[in-house]
Amino acid sequence: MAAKPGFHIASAEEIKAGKVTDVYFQRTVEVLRREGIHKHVLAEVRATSLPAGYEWAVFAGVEEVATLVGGLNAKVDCLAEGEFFRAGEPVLTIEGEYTEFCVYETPLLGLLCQASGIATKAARCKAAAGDKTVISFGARRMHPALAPMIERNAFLGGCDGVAVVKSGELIGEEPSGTMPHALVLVVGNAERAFRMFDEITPPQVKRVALVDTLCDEKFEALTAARVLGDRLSAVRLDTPESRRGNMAQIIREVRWELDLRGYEHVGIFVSGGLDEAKIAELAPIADGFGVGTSISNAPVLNFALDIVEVEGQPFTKRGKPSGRKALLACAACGERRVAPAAKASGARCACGGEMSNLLLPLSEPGKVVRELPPVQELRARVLEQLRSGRWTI
Ligand code: PCP
Repeated sequence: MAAKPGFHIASAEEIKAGKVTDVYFQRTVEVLRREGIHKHVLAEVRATSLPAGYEWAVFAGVEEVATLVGGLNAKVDCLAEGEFFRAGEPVLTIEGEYTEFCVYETPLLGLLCQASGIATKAARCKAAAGDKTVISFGARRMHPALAPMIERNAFLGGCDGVAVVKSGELIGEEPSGTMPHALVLVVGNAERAFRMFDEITPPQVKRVALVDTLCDEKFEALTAARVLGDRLSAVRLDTPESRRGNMAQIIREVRWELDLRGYEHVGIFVSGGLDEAKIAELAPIADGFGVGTSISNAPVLNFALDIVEVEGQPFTKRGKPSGRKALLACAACGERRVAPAAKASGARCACGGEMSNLLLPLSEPGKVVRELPPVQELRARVLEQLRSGRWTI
């Protein structure tokens, strides 16, 4: 049978209907229902380990999880979206008659693993950049159906902007972008391309000239500065790998030549092959970064969902701590600890501070009970936690 043209993606309806599930969950429901086994269980989501070099991660994907579990006959508690956490800490619990939510384990984990992976990588890049601009440039590396999700979580994680039109619509932000090499190539000349871009592009769009297409960055940067003067906000260096010997030295040269001629106002924006390590190296001398692959293709977080209580009794598989837990955080010093939920109320920190459980209600059977803040507020929470100095890279 010939293949039917179409995008190989599941629709929102199919996801909500539980069709995006591993078949063994469907079979488990079949067995339990046929045997009349209807047990109330509590399951929890944790990441026993984080990607190499990560001390912490950012919890993301809650808005989509609320969409997924909103109508289920189950109760879900979880961290606030944008909350930082460490390996081994419970981030979400779901409870109810097991066959009511069994098939949703696959999409639930999928939503959390990828969104949290992207938000965490974005936060690491923003931590490395400090107050320098970081723009998400990576939609072209992933399936377009995912671009809004990828960029929403890149923004939540701390990126200052997103590049895709649809993503901007989703989060209520103007999409950011400079100019592609294609514009210079099709026009055939960098100077004419810069002039045309400036004459035609709406005035509120920052003028960022791409200066590595046809000749040396410093000479194209000076051309852009001469042509656009005060209207030039920055130059973008997307130097090809084969020419990217010492990027820091190239940036210093461009900076020197611009300043020598009075173009101190012109910023230097870098893109191509960047991650938190490269950004940390270049942040002292560059003004902004376009990050693609390393954020959009960020390592997912290895969340697992495990039953920890059956019919109210602690019961779980080998290798996991059983029973209902609380993730306690001290309001005074930020100290964290995982404790049996039964011992959580009135818990005090060694510093004497009051400790509260970070696992808060998201949904009750049939409805979402948490107010879901706009992503701008969640992003502000992430930046606040980065500034606290408690979460470093
Ligand atoms: C890429 C484009 C992307 C950048 C690099 C992301 O450059 O500008 O946004 O790169 P990364 O995935 O390595 O982080 P090109 O495709 O060379 O340039 P353009 O389309 O801008 O001409």
